[in-house]
Amino acid sequence: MTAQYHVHGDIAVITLANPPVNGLGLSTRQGIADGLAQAQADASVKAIVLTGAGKAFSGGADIKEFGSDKALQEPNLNSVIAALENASKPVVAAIHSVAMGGGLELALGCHYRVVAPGCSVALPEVKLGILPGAGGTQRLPRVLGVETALNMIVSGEAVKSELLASAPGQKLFDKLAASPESLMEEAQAFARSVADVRPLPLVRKLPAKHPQGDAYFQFVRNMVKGMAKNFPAPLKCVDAVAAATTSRSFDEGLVRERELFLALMATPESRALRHLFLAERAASKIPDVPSDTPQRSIQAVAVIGAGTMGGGIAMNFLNAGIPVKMLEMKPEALERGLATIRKNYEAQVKKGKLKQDKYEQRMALLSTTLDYADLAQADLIIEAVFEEIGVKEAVFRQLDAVAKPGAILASNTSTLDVDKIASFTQRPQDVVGMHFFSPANVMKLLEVVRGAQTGKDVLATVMAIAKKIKKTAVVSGVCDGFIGNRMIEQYSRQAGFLIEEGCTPAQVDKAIEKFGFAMGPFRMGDLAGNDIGWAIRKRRYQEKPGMKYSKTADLLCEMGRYGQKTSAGWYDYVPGKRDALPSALVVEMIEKHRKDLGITPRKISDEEIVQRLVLSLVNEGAHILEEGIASKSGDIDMVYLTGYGFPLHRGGPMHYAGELGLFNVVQAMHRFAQNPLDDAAFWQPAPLLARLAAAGQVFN
Ligand code: T1G
Repeated sequence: MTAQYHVHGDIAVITLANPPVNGLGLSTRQGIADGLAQAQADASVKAIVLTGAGKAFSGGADIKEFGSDKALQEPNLNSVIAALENASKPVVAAIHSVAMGGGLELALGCHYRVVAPGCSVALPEVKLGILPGAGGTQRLPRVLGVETALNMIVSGEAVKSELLASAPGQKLFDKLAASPESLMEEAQAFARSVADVRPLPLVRKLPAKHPQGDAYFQFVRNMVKGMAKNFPAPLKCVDAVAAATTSRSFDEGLVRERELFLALMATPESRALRHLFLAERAASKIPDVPSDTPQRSIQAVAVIGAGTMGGGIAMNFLNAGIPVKMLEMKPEALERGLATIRKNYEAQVKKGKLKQDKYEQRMALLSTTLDYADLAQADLIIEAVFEEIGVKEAVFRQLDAVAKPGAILASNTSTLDVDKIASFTQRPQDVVGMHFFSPANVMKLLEVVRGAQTGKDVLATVMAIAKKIKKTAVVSGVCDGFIGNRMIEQYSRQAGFLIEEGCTPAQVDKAIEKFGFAMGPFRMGDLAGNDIGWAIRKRRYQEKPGMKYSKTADLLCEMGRYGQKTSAGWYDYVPGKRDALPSALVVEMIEKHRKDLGITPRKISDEEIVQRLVLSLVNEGAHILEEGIASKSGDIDMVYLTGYGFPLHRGGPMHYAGELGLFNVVQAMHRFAQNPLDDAAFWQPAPLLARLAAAGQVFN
C-alpha cells in the first residue's frame, strides 16, 4: 500500500508514500480509504492528520495512470474525497512542498488545512488539456473567492502557500505553520484543538458567488478565448467555475465539473499535452545510462568562438551562475562577442526582464582570452567555431593538448560527424556533441550527440547540466543532421516539390501555419537565410547525387534572394520590416521553371500540403527510430516542438501520426508515391512504420 497509517496518542496520521510526488494512483487512494476507516473504527483516535512523505504533499492524480481503467477504479479520487468529507472525526491536511491538482483537491475535502510556508499550490490540470476533475473548480472558489480561484485554474500556475494564507478572508488554510520542520507537530496540535468541534466544517457548505455574475464570466470568456487559441480547456475551466456560482446545489456543480472533465480528457489536445508532459521527462533518461551514473562536476565552462552561437551559448551558463571563459583568435572578435552579449542583456534589462544587478553579476562571471592555455582548468569546453571539419580538427587537437584530464570536450556542430571530431583527440570518451539552436540563449532545444565512444558519465553530466541551464536535452546518435535537421531536410524537399507542382510559397506557408506551425517553410527559409540550405544542398549534390530536389531554392539563391537579410527571398520585405510580401518575381521564376520542366501546374489542397509536409517528418522520424539515432518517439516529438515550431496541441510529428492512425499514414504515403513529380523512393514507409501500421500499433 502506498499510504502508511500510524497512531500518535489520540491522533491518527495517514501518510501518502508513493514517490516521487505521491501521485494519487489506485494503491494510494486505497491506502487513504483504509486509513480513514481504521481511524474511525478506533475509539482512542480523536482526530486524523493526512500528509505526504518525501518531496511533496501530493502532485495530483497519477498522470501515468491516465487512459487506463485504474484511474477510474474505485476508490476513485472523488470517492476518497467524499470519504474525507463524511468522516465522523476531524481530518486535518498537513501540507508541504507541493500540493497540486488532485493533491490540492484532496486537501480541500478535509475539514481543516495546515500548510507549511514555501509550498507550491496549484490546480495545473489546464496544462494537461483538462480541468480539475475532483471538485477543485467547485471548492477553490469557496475558499479563495471566485476571481482568485479562476485565475489559478485557468492559468494552472502555482502560488506560494504563504501568499495564499495571507490573503484577506481566505478560507483555504486554517493555519500557516512556522516552518516545514514544525508542520507535523503543529498539525497534530491543531487536530487535538478541534477534536471535539461539531459540526465539522465542510468547504462544500461555503458560498461561491461573484457580484457581477454572468457579466463577469462573459468578460472572462472573451479574455480567455484570445489566449486559449488551439486549446479548449481554458474556456471549459471558466464554465466549470461559473457552474460553482450558478448551480442549485454543490453536488449539481460537481456533476457539471465531471461532464466537462470527461469531455476534455477525450480531446486530442489533452492527449497531446499529456504525452508531452511524460515525453519531456522521459527525454532526460537514456536507456543504457542508469540514473545513478556518477556525474563530473561542472564548475567552470569555456566557450570557443564568440560569434552569434558562441555568445548565446555562453549566456546560458552565465544565466545559471556558472563562470565562462570565452576564447577567440583575435581581440576584435572577442570585443564583438562581448558587445553582442551585453546588447542582449541590456535589451532584457530595458524590457524589465532582468534586473541591473543580476546583469552585472552575470557579466562578472564572464572572462575572455586569446590563449588556449587559459582553458586548462575548464570542466566543460564547448566549441562553436566555423562549421568546417578542418577548423574543428585544429580546435580539438589544441584542446586535447591543453584541457585537463576529465574535461568534457563538446562540439556545437550541427551536421559534422562527432566520431570524426573525437578522433582528433586521445580522449574520445570525453567528446560529445552539444548542438544548440539559434538563438542559443533562447531556444530550449539541445541535441546531445552521443559519439560511439562518448562515456556514459559524460552523457549523464551533460544531461544534468542541460537541465541546469533550462534546456530540453534530447540524445541523438551520430548521423548527418542528427534528428531535427535530418527530418527538416525531407520537409524542405516536399516544400520544393509542392511549389513545382502548382503551389505558391504563400499557399504552402498558409496551409501549414493553419495546421499550427509557428512559421511555414518559406517564411522560415527567409528568416534563417536561404543560403544556409543552399550550402547544404551543394554538399548533398556531391554526396548523394541520386537525391531528388526541386531546383527552385537554388534558382532563388542564384537571384541573390537570401531572405530577410537581403530584403528579398521567397517573399519581398520592406527594409526594417518583417512582413513577408508575396513576390511576383518569385512566382514568375517558379512558373518559368515549371515550363522548363514541362510541368502543368495543378491545384493542390491544403490537406495534401499539410500531409506531405508532416508525414515526411514522420517517415524520416521512423527511420531515425529504427536506426537507434533516437531512442524514443517522444524524443523526436520533443525535438520538433522545442526546436522547429511544431504545434503544441498536435503533440509532435510522431504523436500526431498515432492520432491519424499509422495505417492511414501508410495509405497516404502510398498515394504520394504514385505522384511522378514527387520522390516515390522516399515515400516507401520506413520498415518500422510499416510493421507498426500492419499491427495496428503506434510508435513507442
Ligand atoms: N503523476 C505521475 N507522475 C508524476 C506526476 C503526476 N501527477 N507529477 C510528477 N510526476 C513524476 C514525473 O513524471 C517525474 O517522473 C517525477 O515525478 C518528477 O517530476 C483529478 C486528474 C509535481 C511540480 O499536473 O508539475 O490531478 O521522470 O521532473 O521538477 O484534478 O512534476 O522521475 O519518472 O516534474 O520536482 C495534476 C504535474 C495531475 C502536476 C514536481 N498534477 N507535476 O516537479 O519533478 S491531473 C500535475 C508537476 C489531476 C485531478 C486531475 C511536477 C512537480 P520520472 P518532475 P519536479
